[in-house]
Amino acid sequence: MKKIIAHLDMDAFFASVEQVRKPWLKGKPIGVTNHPNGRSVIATASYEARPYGIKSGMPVKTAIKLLPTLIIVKGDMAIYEKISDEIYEILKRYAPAVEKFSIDEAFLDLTFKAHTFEEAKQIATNIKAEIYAKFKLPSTIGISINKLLAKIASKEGKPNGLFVIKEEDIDNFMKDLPISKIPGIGKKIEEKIKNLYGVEKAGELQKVPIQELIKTFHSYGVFIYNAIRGIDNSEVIPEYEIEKEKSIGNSTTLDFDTDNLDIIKGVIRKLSSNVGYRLRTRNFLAKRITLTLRYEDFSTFLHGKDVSATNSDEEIYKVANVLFNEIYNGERVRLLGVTASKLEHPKIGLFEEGPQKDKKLINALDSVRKKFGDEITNYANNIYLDIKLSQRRISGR
Ligand code: TTP
Ligand code: MG
Repeated sequence: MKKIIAHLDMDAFFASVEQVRKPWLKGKPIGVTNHPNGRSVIATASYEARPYGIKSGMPVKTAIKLLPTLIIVKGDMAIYEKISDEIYEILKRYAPAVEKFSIDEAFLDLTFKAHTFEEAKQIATNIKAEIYAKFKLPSTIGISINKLLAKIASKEGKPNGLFVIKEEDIDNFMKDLPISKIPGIGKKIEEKIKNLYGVEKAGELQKVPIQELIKTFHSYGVFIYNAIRGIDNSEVIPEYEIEKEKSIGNSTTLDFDTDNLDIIKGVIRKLSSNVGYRLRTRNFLAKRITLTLRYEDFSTFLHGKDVSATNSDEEIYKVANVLFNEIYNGERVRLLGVTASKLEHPKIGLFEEGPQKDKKLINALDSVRKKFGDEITNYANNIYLDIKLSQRRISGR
């Protein structure tokens, strides 16, 4: 069954909130930051400031050089979070499955609420109106048949818009879409693609065969191959699914009991990647990692440690490895497990230390993992990966 998915994204969220709280800022170019003294960076800029090239992540100093009249406003994360939660409560009345994706974004699965895109548009109009009535905040909603396209649509509709990409329009729409407008593909990849293939638009890149993309980008090539065609099979994951998970764990009984440290560490690495992946797809950070270790005589030990919030495969592996080293007695191991607990949703952006350094890469790998299964994201071994992918291609999966 074809889905109808909506993506809501608040317009210049932090800046719009400040313009409502301080009406004298309305219509003015403002930049919201965590430090008002010019040392910090812009978290977001109001739409009045954007024509001057001012954007998220830019040092305040640079922004002021571009526009000396820019008003710098100190942000208040607690207020944005509260409004974000309240918006989420509103959205839940409109759709059975709502996924809060970031502080100002959510996906809604409208499949069982709207039979047509026209009905979906009406629902989206009502949502926008209700949010505006309550908070005086502008928002944009994108509607399409999957999350990727809905997100592309909301970007296209900004600001204060409503944009639909119908199934029959996908090819036409993707044809001229700059590659960097696809979520998960940034400017750097766009640049690389331009250098390699001389193309800038998704439609043009569609002519490049998947083998070629895999050769250049490995697992990420598969993500690109799908994304430029508007293909995305991911689900809208509602809160009650997420809340069920007080912890995210993964364990495995080894094929044979072993004291071979290479094998053991390899398994811990794989378990850690799997836990990291599940944290990221559910938009969680974990503040505790626990290792489970069962010996051949079935004696079982759990050993855990609090960590600073993470969803990184590498971090989880490092901790799990330390935990293992701390308790391992040299006997043969039968089962290993890695569990992440003390879960929390990440707070976005520049107000916090970002836990994901290679977010784009991780996102890309995750998409591939979702599609093809876990084993191929064994990124230490790209040859294995390529072989696996071509096997699956040949077998038509
Ligand atoms: P975005 O939705 O990316 O941006 P935005 O809402 O300000 O503007 P747009 O109309 O283009 O959607 O991010 C939401 C909020 O998250 C943003 O208002 C400020 C914060 N943020 C950061 O703190 N750091 C960042 O790097 C980004 C991109 C956003
Ligand atoms: Mg936004």
